[in-house]
Amino acid sequence: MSKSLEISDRDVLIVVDVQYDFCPGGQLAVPRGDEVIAPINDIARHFRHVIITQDWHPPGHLSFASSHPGRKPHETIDVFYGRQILWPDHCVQGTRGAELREELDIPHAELIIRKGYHKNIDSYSVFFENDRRTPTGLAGYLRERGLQRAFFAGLALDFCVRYSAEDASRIGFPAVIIEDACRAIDVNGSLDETRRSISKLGVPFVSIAEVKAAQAE
Ligand code: VGL
Ligand code: ZN
Repeated sequence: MSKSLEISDRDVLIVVDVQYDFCPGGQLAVPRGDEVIAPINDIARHFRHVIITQDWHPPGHLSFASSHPGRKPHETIDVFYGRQILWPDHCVQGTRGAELREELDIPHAELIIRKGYHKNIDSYSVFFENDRRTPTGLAGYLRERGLQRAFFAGLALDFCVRYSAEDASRIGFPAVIIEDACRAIDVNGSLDETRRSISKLGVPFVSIAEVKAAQAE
């Protein structure tokens, strides 16, 4: 029983990128990515406020290896905002792969926010694009609606969940990661790096069971 995990009306669950392309069979499949769907549907019922994010790239996006002749997915290049890992083409606007998994069953979700739609900037975080400067508008939305603490679940733990939780925490929204409602890509040590970086910021990793146990009967 952890009183601090008790969910209030000022808490929001942010469901990150549960899309076909991030699940087995998709273009950038996260191993066992589809396993997050049932637990997310379950945990979402405990939250009055839920926001869903959607990776949403134009064709020819800068993060696609195919946009850089001779480059392959998982290689890193230098771009104007620093290092960028290259990915297979994924979550292209309007394609089946970019759709949210239809098994997601969260009818009370209040907002679906898209990111990564600027052709020349990638966006892992749902608060700022990878230049760390271009906002998505989510911080303003949360503030205006009085939402203060963000619980994160979804894909991928070592990219969009990680950067979203880190930005949330840095800009004044306490963040909590529901670890067993996430799955990781784990490329070039990214999962270890995520654990190091997240614990340095003091963002807690919790389990679905802990969150459920903390709710008042
Ligand atoms: C993601 C890599 C590229 C994610 C999105 O949702 O974690 N990862 N685009
Ligand atoms: Zn992407």
